[in-house]
Formats: sequence, structure tokens, C-alpha cells
Amino acid sequence: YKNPHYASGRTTMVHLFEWKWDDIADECERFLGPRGYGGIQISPPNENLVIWSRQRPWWERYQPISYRLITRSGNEVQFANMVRRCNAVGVRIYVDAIINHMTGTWNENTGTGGSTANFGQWGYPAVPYGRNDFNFPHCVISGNDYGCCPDRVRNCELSGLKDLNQGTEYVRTQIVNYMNHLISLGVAGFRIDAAKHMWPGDLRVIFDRLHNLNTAQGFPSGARPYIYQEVIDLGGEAISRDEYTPLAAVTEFKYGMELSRAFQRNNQLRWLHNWGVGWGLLASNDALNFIDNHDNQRGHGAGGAILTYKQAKQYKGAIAFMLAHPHGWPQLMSSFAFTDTEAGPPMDNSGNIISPSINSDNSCGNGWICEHRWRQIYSMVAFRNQAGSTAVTNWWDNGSNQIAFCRGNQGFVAFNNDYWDLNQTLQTCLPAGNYCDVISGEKSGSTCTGKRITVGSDGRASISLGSNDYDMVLAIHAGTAS
Ligand code: QV4
Ligand code: CA
Repeated sequence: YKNPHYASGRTTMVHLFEWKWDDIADECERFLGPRGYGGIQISPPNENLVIWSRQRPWWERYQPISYRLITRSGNEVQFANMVRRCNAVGVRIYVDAIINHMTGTWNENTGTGGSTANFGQWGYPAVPYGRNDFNFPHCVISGNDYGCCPDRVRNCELSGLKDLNQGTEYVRTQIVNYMNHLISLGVAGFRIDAAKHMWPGDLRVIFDRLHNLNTAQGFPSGARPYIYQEVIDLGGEAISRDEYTPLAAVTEFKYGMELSRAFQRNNQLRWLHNWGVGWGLLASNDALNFIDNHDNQRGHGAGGAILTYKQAKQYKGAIAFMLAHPHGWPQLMSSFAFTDTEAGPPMDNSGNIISPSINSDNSCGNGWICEHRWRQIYSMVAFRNQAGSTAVTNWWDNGSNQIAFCRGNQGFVAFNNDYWDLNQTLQTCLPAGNYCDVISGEKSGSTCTGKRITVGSDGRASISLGSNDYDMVLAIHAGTAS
């Protein structure tokens, strides 16, 4: 369950938070496929409770009312189309699977597909689930429980969300059927929402009953779904990520927390010389790495000052480091703009999501940030693809916040997060020639719109990064030679 089954040469997925299926299909064909993206995490595709009383917050999608594939993002026909069109251009789809719970208790009780619920009876007729399918006696997780009581974290309600009992055969079957339905439609794997709140033994049974990936959609025969479990483990809790790595991959929340600290100058970049397990991170193949996710970019989930699109220069620095460094499997966040941390995506008065518009400079409009379309970000996806399995070599630092390293003889990257300029002759490990920096510009045809770097026959080049430059990163790779 730890192989994302990317198409050959691809390495990176992006979370297209709250995007509609038709728009994702277009985005695969016009941008993600051609730019070398490996996959997409989509918002939960199953029917959720409609919560008008809170102006249709983004988090209504984390309150399932059935496993029918009908949401604000689209219906089952649109879903199947998206998966097929994305797979056809080498981009995989990973589903955010909400299997720990159903809805909370609300006055409204209708779903995005018209299904209803009877909260007082734990009744979800469109599955169907009833009282016996939920943990009993009823209890709600409190903050203290995380420190002491794994049984309460797993058998009580997370934020009042009705807690399914995955220990029963019936519940397991409903969940497995839902996930196998998605596999039959061609998805490549799953994010397991709230995995910490389920027993590892129950998850193992569920994972082992999943079908192999659909060979008709280009997967090799015998391929198991890629699974990454959402377990927030920043240390100090009764439940550890290590209980889940024997099953499948795990979200590595320490990754973005530490890099956000460093790129906000609360730690020096030079200490990143042994980034990886030396920092207490998960083993590389176990880790789904990211800087921000849809929760912590808006103060939900794990706390801490996480970098987001709102601090663009530092954020692009942290993202570039993540994509330049070989540890783990990276995931990018693609956001809609927000100030209200509860607000849902751009929508019209009827609650329909408004599609992103695409500007001539590749950026998005209509309230969508589209970090994945920022040149400094998509160019580093190409850098990572080019670097492949090469190691970090020739680490250099100035004893402070200026660092540089090579990826074998495929790529070279430098960072300047100091208050003074970087002007150094550094070893790039690349063959002699002219290269185009993919951060300050890009190579288009035979011209370079960014900084031109000349690598000598000894592999060395003169590298400049002003402290007031628009970006703090410089990156060249074998794919940008001229
Ligand atoms: C409220 C009260 C409760 C009360 C309940 C009574 O707060 O104390 O018991 O009413 O019904 C929303 C509201 C929340 C409300 C709840 C139930 O914010 O106030 O409870 O609904 O109706 C997202 C949001 C939550 C949201 C939830 C469901 O973050 O705010 O709750 O969706 O709509 C821990 C977990 C981790 C989790 C993280 C947020 O270990 O697993 O918290 N992360 C994942 C997702 C996240 C999602 C969920 C889990 C739940 O990434 O987006 O929560 O599916 O760290
Ligand atoms: Ca639970």
C-alpha cells in the first residue's frame, strides 16, 4: 500500500481542494499531465450533509450521509469521466475517504444527493446504517483523551461526528464496498481521514479486502492501492504514527511544521543538512510529506505556524526545498483564497461551486489560488522528476541561512534566507554548459527568461541570490541545459 503507482518518471501529487470533477479533468489534460504531475488528491466524493446554517462551510464534506458519489464536485458519471481522462494523461486520482464517522447532529438533515438522515436514531437509510453500526456507549473525545486514552480517541466521537464501529462485519463491508467501487472506476488510492480514530487492526482488515487497481485504466496487474493514513503525530500523544506504518503510509505533519519554522527564520537553514530520519521524520517510503494541508492552512487540525500561500516568498522557499529533497512522497496544496477560516469555496447564491478561470499568465481567477500553477512550484515538480532517485551531494552552507546542494549530476539548487546577498562560486555537479534558472524564469525554446548560469568544466558556477530578490531560490537541472 506504499507505492503511489505514478506513471513513469512522475513523483508529486497535488490536493485540488474543493475542485469540481469536470474542472479536474480539464486541468489534467491542459496542465497537470503536460507539466509532469503524478496525481491529485480530490475532496471527498461521497454524499455529504448540506449545512446552509453555516453558509456551506468547506468542512460539510467531512460529514458523510451516504456513499453515493454525488457532491458539489459532481456526480458519478462526472467522477468516472474525470478518473478516465486523468489516467489517460498519466495523472492518478487519490480519494479522501471518510470512513471513521458519519455526520454530526444538525437541524438540517438532507445530503448533496437528496438522501436524508435521522440523527436521533443514528439513521442513515441511504447506506443503510443504524444504531448498531456505531460505537456504544456514546461519548465525545476531549482534549485530554489524546494524552491518556487511545480507546476513547478511537471509540468516542471526533467533534460530535457519529462514530462508526469498524469492528463489525457489516460496517467493514459497507466501507470496503464503497472503496472497491472507487477502485473499479480507476482511482489509484486513498487518504484515510481520521485514521488515528480507528483501530489499526480494523483498518488492516479493510485494506486487505480492497481489490487490486483497475488494469483497464493502465495499472499493472496485482497493483495494490496507495494508502496514506491521516495521523497527526507531533509527539507526546498516546497514539503514535508507528502504530500505522506497518499498515500503509502516513501523513508526516512534522515535515511542514519544521520546514515552516526554518523558512520563517525560526531555525537556520544550515541545520537541514541531515533532513530526513535524522530529524525524527518517518522513513522515506512511509511518509506523505507536505508543507500545509486544508486543515492547518486555516488553523484546524495540528497547530503551529504553518506557511501558506499568504506568505508567498517563504512558502515557495519551503516548497522548493521539499521538492528538491529526496525524502518521502511530496504533496502540494492548491487552495481557494480565504480570510474566514470556515468559508467554503467560491460559490454562487445556490451554493454551486464557481470554477476557477485561467488567466493568460497561467494563474487562476474567480477566487482560486492554484499554487500548483505558480512557476516556482511547477518548475520544481519538473526538477524532482528530473532528479529521480539521485542522492543529495555536495551540501554547502554559509553557517547560517544560505544553503546549496546537488542531486547527483541531475540538478543543483541554492537558497538564501539571510538578510544579505549570496554571491558564491559553487559546485553544481552538472556537466559544463549553460543552464536556465527555473525559479526566476524559464527556458522557452532557445531563450531563457530567468537567470543564466554558466557551469564550467570543473562543474562550478557563479551563483547569486540577492536577499531582496523576488524569490529566495535558484534551481538548475539537466533538463534546462541549452
Ligand atoms: C460541534 C462542536 C462539538 C460538538 C458538536 C455537536 O465543536 O464539540 O460535539 O458540534 O454536534 C465541524 C465543526 C464542529 C462541529 C462538527 C460536528 O467545525 O464545530 O462540532 O462539525 O458537526 C473537518 C473540520 C472540523 C469539522 C469536521 C466535520 O476540521 O472542524 O467539524 O470537518 O465537518 C484532529 C483529528 C484529525 C482531523 C483534525 C481536524 O485527529 O483527524 O482534528 N482531521 C480530519 C480532516 C478534517 C476533518 C476531519 C478529520 C473530520 O482533515 O478536515 O474535520 O472528518 O486532529
Ligand atoms: Ca472512531
